[in-house]
Amino acid sequence: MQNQKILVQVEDDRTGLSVETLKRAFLDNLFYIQGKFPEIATSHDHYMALAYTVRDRLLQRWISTTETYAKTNVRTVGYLSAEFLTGPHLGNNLLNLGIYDQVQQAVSELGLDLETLLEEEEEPGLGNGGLGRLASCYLNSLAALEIPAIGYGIRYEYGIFDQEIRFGWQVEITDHWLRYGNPWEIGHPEWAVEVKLGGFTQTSIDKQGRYRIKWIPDKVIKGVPYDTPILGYKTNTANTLRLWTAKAIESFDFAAFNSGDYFGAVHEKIFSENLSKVLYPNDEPFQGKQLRLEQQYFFVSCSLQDIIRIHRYRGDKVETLHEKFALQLNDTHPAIAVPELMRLLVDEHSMEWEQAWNVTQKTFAYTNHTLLPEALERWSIGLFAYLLPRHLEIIYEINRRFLNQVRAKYPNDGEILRRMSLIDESGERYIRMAHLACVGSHAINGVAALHTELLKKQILPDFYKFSPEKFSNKTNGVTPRRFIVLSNPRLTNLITSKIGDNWTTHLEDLRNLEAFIDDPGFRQEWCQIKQSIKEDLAAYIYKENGIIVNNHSLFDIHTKRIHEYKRQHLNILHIITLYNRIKANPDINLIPRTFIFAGKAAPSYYMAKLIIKLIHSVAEVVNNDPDIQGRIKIVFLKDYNVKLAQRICPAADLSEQISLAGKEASGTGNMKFAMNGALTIGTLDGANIEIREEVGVENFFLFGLKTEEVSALKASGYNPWYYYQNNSELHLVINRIAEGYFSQGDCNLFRPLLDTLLNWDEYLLLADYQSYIDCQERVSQAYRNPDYWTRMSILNVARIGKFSSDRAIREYCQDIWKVEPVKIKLQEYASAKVNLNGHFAKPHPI
Ligand code: F58
Repeated sequence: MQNQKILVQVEDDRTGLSVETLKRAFLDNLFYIQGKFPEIATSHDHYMALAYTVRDRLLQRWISTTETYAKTNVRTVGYLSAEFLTGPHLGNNLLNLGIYDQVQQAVSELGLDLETLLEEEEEPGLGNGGLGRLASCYLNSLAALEIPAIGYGIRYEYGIFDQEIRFGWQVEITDHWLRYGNPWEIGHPEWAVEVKLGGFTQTSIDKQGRYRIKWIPDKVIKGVPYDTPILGYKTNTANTLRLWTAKAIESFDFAAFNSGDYFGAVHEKIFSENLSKVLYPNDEPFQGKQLRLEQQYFFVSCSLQDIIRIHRYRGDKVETLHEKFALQLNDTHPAIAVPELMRLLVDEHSMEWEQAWNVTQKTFAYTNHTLLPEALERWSIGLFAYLLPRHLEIIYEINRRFLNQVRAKYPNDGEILRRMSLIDESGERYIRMAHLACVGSHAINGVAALHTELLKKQILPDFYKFSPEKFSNKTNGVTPRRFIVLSNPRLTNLITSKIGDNWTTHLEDLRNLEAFIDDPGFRQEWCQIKQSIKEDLAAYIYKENGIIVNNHSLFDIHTKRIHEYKRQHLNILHIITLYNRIKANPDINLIPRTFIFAGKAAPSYYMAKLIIKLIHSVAEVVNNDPDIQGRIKIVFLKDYNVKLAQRICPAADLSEQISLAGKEASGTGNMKFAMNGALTIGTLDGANIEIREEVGVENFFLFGLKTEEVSALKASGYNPWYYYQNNSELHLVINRIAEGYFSQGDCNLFRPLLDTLLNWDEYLLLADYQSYIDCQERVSQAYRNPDYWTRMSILNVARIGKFSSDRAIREYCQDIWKVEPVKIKLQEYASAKVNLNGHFAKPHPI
């Protein structure tokens, strides 16, 4: 007995997954990290303790991934994006680690509720809308597909503003998302890099007799990386999202310091930290603000320096950078990367121009996300010369060589040179960033089939003719993990109970649901789930807005950034039409509808803000009119973000995707709604076209002019007055707004909006009005037949597989990036085995 040892297997507190260990780890974190005892711990402390518990459990995967990449010297994707709209991390990490249920149990045994803790997370709003969210869906899929990838961007201290509504108007509140700390990131000040700005260039001849150019900046800023792990679903891969924060360099010898202007020097120091303070909250139209260019250059320069450092750490030479890195430019915001890489290679690594250009072109690829000409970035030469004098020289040289090639292909065609030049010389001189991105990349893509066609025909036709082989389409996709599994667990369980769970990584498997379409039990469950989710949303609406909505009404949902081209006001014209019909005939038999809007307007976009006010003003009258008897309710949910999208999308019966044809590059909300069983009412625009093709034309409510018809109508001299005068219902709708019916008699309030519609109507609302109204009538008829509607809803989900971001990422990997998956073997971490000798202070591996 005495000689017998008792071996007790104790789970490690930082990696163990049993409910008991999770509870212990949670309590320890509450104590040791938050410094709280249970009596004084807030809900937020509980969230933080849980977040750290989860983070510990993912570090092993993260570190194993980083080590594997470094040791095996893999080809890696660098996704350069000024925006990443990640959404909350906790739920996603629980799901991807496969520990959702254990954690739920552990938390509930401690007397807490996981839902409440998930709600505590303040989401990082580091993006405006679709473009930023797409970047995050793509990181999710890259990790799920085990592709080595790094996301590079900016760690804005203030993300997209929080939206409040006061008296029906949008009010912007600063989003101080880092206020209580961010448990998901690890900062690495020891890996900071320096970025120059301003100043001038100097030429000299070096010892080898070569002509050299030196950039003497007048400001140097430090970029500090903050890393967030991006876990793959059901894989060991944990990639990195590396976001840069601007810091003043510690030692500086400004003249001001010597001259005794201590205050001035410190002020200057603080000033440079402003660079990553705030995300620009504008969506489409471009604004040429100096700080924005500084942000773009800052994150691009930090990222490229980092990439070169990683490459060299792995024992590779800069000459082979393109063999190991595929860098994607997410729109033109990072397009300054083209001259920056040239500068790094030529000026800092003494490479010859031709070789550097070859590396650069083979490294970059460019995705365009817009069809609006006013959204294309153009920076004034003056600003460029002032901030980035060396880059301006490099751009001139790129342009000179490029135009020589154009001239060789099209001799004696001055016009084409003028059109294709990187410099717009039609008035004040500007740099055309889209042209720079095209010339500096080996691949160019649009984000939906129609968009890519229009890109080739309208936006960049000369570039398409010049190098057609560079162009391809990559239709957007969204991650089903966040937008179905996480946000719609009830639907997920039903689907999985029928077809197994392979669909979560192979979304095309949803097709197997079609086999159950004639099963009445299945259809009934489908309906009940939608109904219960609608009830949850109704409860949220009541809590947030104090509005009681009819759970059994048709939930007609329109959520996205507010923009005239997206035509939220066309939806309002429809609502007022229905309202007028009830007023004229109170006994009319109408399908009850709840119209739900959400979305932010750019703070300086007056017309978009007026649309928000119009929605509220119409809601005020319609929601409170006793004649309506609750048949119409209008709700505007404030502060649309990823969290709210996850709440709203599963509850939709009808998804409004009603942009003017030829204006929405793709849209991704359209995919998120359809994946959750909503039917779409939409135009032939962006990815709507492909969604309709996939789900079947009979399961999609189509209306409106086609792109060619839009062009033809505009060319023939569009006259909105004609529609106003010849359509009695439209006439009444407009008159009611104009007469102040919805604005307590104030006839001026909405005049700017109506004047625009009646005199100009760039987005053809009046031309599409009747077609939209008729289509809405077809929607109502279909909704009268629940069985028919449910079949269509099921078919939308069953046939939505194409719109997984996994499919999109596979296409990027095969056609553009040429990267392969890398399996990660988990390396065990046992502190007892670690020997630090000789391992300090090596440069970082990633
Ligand atoms: C969006 N663009 C497109 N831009 O409008 C949408 O059709 C598409 O689905 C999506 O990209 C993804 O491809 C978009 O969201 C922005 O938010 C920019 C942010 C920076 C300033 C300029 C607009």
